[in-house]
Amino acid sequence: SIQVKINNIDIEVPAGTTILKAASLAGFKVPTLCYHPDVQATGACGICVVKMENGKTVRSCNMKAIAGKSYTTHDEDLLRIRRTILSEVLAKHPQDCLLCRRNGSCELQDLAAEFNLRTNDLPREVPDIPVDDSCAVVMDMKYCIQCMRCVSVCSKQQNVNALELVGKGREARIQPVGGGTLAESPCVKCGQCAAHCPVNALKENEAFIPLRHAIANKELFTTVQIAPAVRVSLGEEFGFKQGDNVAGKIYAALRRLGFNAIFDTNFGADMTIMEEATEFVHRFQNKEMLPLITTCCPSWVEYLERFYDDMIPHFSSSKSPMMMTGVLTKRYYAQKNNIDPQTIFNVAIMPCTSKKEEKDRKEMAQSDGLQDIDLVLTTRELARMIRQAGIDFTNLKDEAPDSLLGDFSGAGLIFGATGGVMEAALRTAAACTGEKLEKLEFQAVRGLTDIKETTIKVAGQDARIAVTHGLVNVQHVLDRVREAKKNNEELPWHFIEVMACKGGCVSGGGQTYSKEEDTRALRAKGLYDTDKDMSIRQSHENPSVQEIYATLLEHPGSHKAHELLHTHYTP
Ligand code: HC0
Ligand code: SF4
Repeated sequence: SIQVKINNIDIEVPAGTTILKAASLAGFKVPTLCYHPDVQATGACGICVVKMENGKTVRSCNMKAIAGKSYTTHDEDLLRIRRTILSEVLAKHPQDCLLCRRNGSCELQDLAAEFNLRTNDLPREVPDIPVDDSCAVVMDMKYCIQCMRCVSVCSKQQNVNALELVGKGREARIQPVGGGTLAESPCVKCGQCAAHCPVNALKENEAFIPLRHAIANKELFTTVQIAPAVRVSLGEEFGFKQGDNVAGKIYAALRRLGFNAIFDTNFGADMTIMEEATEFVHRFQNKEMLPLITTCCPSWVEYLERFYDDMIPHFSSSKSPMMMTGVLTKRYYAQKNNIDPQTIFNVAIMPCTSKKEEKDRKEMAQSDGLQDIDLVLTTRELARMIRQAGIDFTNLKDEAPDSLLGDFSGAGLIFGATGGVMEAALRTAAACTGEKLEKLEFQAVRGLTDIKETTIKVAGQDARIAVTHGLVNVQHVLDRVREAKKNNEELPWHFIEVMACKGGCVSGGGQTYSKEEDTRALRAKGLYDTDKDMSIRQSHENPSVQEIYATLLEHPGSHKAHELLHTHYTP
């Protein structure tokens, strides 16, 4: 470690620490705009300048602190420089803050307030760029401040490269690669660009106004499910700590919003495990089309279709938990409760933008035209809706979801973190072939390592498992599989879980904005901690799952189960 001085405070920091981080450790928050802990600091905006002893200024986000040196983070000169930079950005930015969706969560607005910027003499020149709402992620680039976070995350974390910076100087702007719409680009709608956008330039295609109308329509019976990861993020919008599981309050809030029945995607996750674990055991024992690859993440599905289409036959045919909960709402719950499925308006609250597209995929279409999921809201949209309805979320008493589609095991709950789908599947796959599990926890597939591996006994044989997240890591996994297949060698893995977003759904593109470094770990911990305390922690032990098989589906993998719960992906 090294010794540095920040505003005359002595502090010891690990060698290699940036000045920005050193300042934070010393108790000073240097303002930033383009910086985000998830992306490599470019120093593009210059707001984070600090002064060295000799009076020279440097950008603190990408400069390492030097041993024995002293830095000033706040004085009149620095304030003046920062205000000038900010004034230039604001001169090119729309000033409709009151009407802006990011009002209250905009990093630019926060800085203007922090610097007490009240007037701006610079000439206004807001670029005239039309809105692109061609897909689930909307681009409104007149708001763009060219921080480059979106371009960086799309390329370095997601390896999609759907966005590019074109033009120079005042002509510079970010656009979908090639200049068409985002829908025409290779974009997989993961929403990571939106989750990292500091302003109103990239965002989800908002859907809560049609939802309000549906709830107000008395002819409709409105049903809703919440995804695993939503419950450990929504609370942050209302002052709860990162990772606090606020599921009970969410159920209560959804009831107050006027939904007629409240379900949980975790239930569908248990159903997915029943089908997917059965599918895996079958393929593993028959050495058929291995490795099996999970398909519950629609951005991942789209990515593989686009970049590895030779692997499509390896896809699991089991639908995602959202779609399984959706289909069982209209084909099971409706029947059981004498409701005409045509009058059900079925909503899903997801941490994700691409779930807005999954519901409309041709693979999810029913032969009679009935749509299983009618509308998807992100976590952020739900927060807005709760505020708008005047619901005092913080003080709500916990409530329970409705049965049966609201009943779940701990295995269904942990889906929201990377490795969760695999751990849940292993808890059931092993049990289904009579293997005794000494422990339900599979630590090897938990956590934020890029590629996680483990081996487990299935029907007496070793099954090799891989889990990866953040699309940039996929190539290392799939290239090894391709290589082994080409050379007729033993496969490196038999079962692979992929989630498009780093950390899994807990940091999906529709989650609460965060610039904290440990957000992913804290939200995942929220899920694992709840699982640990649950009495039922394996999908096949969920009594509601058992009842649905007993009364409707017979057994996992049955003809009826295939009709409702499986699909087929084609190149
Ligand atoms: Fe996920 Fe899911 S775990 S994709 O991240 O599998 O979005 O939370 O709802 O469907 O359960 C998202 C989260 C889900 C689904 C589940 C899966
Ligand atoms: Fe890239 Fe994902 Fe944004 Fe599409 S949604 S532009 S793939 S980061």
